[in-house]
Amino acid sequence: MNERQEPSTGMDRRDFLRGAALASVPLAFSPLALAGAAAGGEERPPAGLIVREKKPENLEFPFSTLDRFLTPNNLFYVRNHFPAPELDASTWRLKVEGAVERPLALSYEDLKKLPTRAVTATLECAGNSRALLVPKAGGVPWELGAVGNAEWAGVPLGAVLERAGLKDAAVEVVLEGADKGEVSGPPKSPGVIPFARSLPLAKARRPEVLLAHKMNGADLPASHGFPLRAVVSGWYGMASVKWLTRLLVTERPFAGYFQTMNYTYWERVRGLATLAPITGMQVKSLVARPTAGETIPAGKSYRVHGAAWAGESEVAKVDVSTDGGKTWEKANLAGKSVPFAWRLWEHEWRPAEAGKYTVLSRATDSRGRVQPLQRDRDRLNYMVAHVLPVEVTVR
Ligand SMILES: Nc1nc2c(c(=O)[nH]1)N[C@H]1C(S)=C(S)[C@@H](COP(=O)(O)O)O[C@H]1N2
Ligand SMILES: [Mo]
Repeated sequence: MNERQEPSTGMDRRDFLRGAALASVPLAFSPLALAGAAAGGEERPPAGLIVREKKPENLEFPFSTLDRFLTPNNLFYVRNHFPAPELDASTWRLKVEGAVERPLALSYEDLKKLPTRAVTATLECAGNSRALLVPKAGGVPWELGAVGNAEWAGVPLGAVLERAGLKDAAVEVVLEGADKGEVSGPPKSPGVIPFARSLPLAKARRPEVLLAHKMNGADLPASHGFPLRAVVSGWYGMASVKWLTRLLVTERPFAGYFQTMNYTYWERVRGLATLAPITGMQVKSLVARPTAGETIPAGKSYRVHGAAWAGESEVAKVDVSTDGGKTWEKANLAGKSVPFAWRLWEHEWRPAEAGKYTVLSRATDSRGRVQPLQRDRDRLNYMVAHVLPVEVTVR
């Protein structure tokens, strides 16, 4: 069903290209890159990414520069809980054990020989956009750019599980990374723990769930999980475990730190709030331009644009308002819908009069989920998917 092509826009090509040119020219010399290089004089942060945390490295894509469907590897956000491990592909092994008939230890070469599948998927950190929450939420203060879209290629997780042979009692598979450390909390981790998350087998066996060794055609970069990572298409980023070393098939649901103490939300079940691990992505759109506080010339055409995604569903439409939500117009969607990938959108705006304006975008998916206008507190400091207003000045 996929998905190698970069959808071409069926809309005003010139506008898209003009946007691309504007966005890409200043990038190499952006104030952010310069400020980063000047700071302290130690290691330079990767040019073009915004440093949200130095140790461990947490880097954000400058979302206002969004100008293409596939996010280049060097601009893809990085979310690390622990120092990134450096793994040697020649000695590295992926162990498959637990409730399986045939435990495995696969080498990098073994994995690369297995049938490969490519999926273009958007990864968004469950904490993306939390810096915009009022009151302030804890965690890495991501603005808009803890999100990216890449073509991932590798072996479907289901194929590896099938090779190992699942026992009847199997219910989940825990994906374990090579990175470890102590979470200072609160709450504290039980000493040193690896980054690990489980998947129910129903999701683990789906064809869009990959053990990926390629990202946009290149070997997986070190910061994105070399030599092998999971890509759980449709789910928030925390499920896509990097630097995989072990798949542990379990006979009961795993209750590890990163799905109980962290990355959870309050689910309402018949009037009771019950803590549940975060899974699939909400429907969400973000405005790349204008940015908050931008000044826009009156009486001229302005290209409002951004991206929208809907996890395991598909974006059906994006509406744009330039008057704080009083009136809405349908945005143009670029190309065609690619399952699990974001959809770029744009809308032409001609503000006639000077003044303050509030720009909004609101996505609807094919299941009828609509991006909410208000924050849902049950989501704690995660899943920030409500409509985020962008205040601008027209002059
Ligand atoms: N081993 C490991 N895997 C991990 C993480 C991590 O810290 N360690 N972070 C997770 C989170 S929270 C996110 S959002 C994604 C980010 O993937 P990226 O850094 O390639 O963008 O990786 C996930 N996989
Ligand atoms: Mo994340």
